[in-house]
Amino acid sequence: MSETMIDPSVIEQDNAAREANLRQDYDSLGERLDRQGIAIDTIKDKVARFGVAIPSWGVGTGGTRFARFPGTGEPRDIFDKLEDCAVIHQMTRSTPTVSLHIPWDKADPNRLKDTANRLGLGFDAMNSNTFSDAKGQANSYKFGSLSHTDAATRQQAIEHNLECIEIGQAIGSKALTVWVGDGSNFPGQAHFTRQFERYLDSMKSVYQGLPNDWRLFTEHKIFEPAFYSTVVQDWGTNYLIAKELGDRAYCLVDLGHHAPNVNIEMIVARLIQFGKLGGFHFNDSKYGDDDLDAGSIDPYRLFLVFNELVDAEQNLDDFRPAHMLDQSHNVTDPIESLMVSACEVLRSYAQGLIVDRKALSGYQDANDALMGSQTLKAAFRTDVEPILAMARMETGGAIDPVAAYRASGYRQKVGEVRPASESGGGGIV
Ligand SMILES: [Mn+2]
Repeated sequence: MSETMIDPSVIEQDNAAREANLRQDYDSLGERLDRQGIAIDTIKDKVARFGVAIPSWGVGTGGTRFARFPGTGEPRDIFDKLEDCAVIHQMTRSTPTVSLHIPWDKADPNRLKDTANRLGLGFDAMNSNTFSDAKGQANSYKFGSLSHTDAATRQQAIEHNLECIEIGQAIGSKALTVWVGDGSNFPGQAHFTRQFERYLDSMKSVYQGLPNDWRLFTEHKIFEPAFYSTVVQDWGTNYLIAKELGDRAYCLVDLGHHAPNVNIEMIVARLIQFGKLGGFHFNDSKYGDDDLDAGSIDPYRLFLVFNELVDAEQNLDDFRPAHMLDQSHNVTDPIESLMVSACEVLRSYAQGLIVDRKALSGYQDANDALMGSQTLKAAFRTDVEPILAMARMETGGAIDPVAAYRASGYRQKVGEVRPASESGGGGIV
């Protein structure tokens, strides 16, 4: 039994007050789903097995380019971050892994592994950072990293990625995610083709260092920090990279890394069809890469993404995408935001599972646009909260994670031992 950050009796007590109502709601939803030929327990079991990774940087308070307003008891290092991640998993039972970011989370690998083991956590994909300069590094990434015009700077970026793999191997990770900030801010600043050739050459060196049982994820982003062009700007370029590199290279889709109104669920479908969807970064946005909480603005879009993911899960033998939350929490307690976001991801998954796919397929073949749409809406309109809550309760989590977390006083307690950080300067993390 792993060590728990919050006394389990706090959860038990909060659950006790809610359990009777939950059972009633669960039975009532079960009857309703039964009429549609769906066994509620089957959905619940699938939900209970679903995991979404927490990014280590997500538990710190974020900010914008303008300012950052620190919260109480912010994690001081990766070990504090792991403890906060353990709280999220204890409450929701759906976030068993943490995705590390190097060099921010650099520490003794044995200590990392021991701490994670003690807290009942594992490690998801490793994330490299060549979009900012680490203290004391020889060459600056101001004008790019893996695609830089200078060979020594490219080599430094390659070696950093290889180091991330090495650290990942020591702690049991099985994937490397590479996102670069490379691009240009002015027309004429960079030669598109030569820049992309340099990037591909560098990535081939990284790929060569990838262990056989690892996967390499590349993540596209339309803008920021480069505002005129980015080297990996869209899913087409991302697909070209994965194709060029080899079988263990896949595309990662981040919901916020597209122009507004882009049909992201269709991108997901295309990448699945050609065997190149590596995973998904969940968040939400209104205008750009806002990094808002998953499902907070457009839960229907999240559902439509899951509609594609569930379709693939049911039709493919080896479909195991890596799912992670990738958000910035600027005005909320990051632990609360991440708990709620994990629940939103699971909600969309559960709703995807109850789509009547046989009927949907029939409407599609018959060109019945209205009923095709209604079939999806029927699943989306179903309140699956009792399924999620029952899955949590039965696995030791909280029926109401935010309420139980607040009752625990965890934030105040860590606030006493973790000194307040200074407010002021901007920064996305
Ligand atoms: Mn991302």
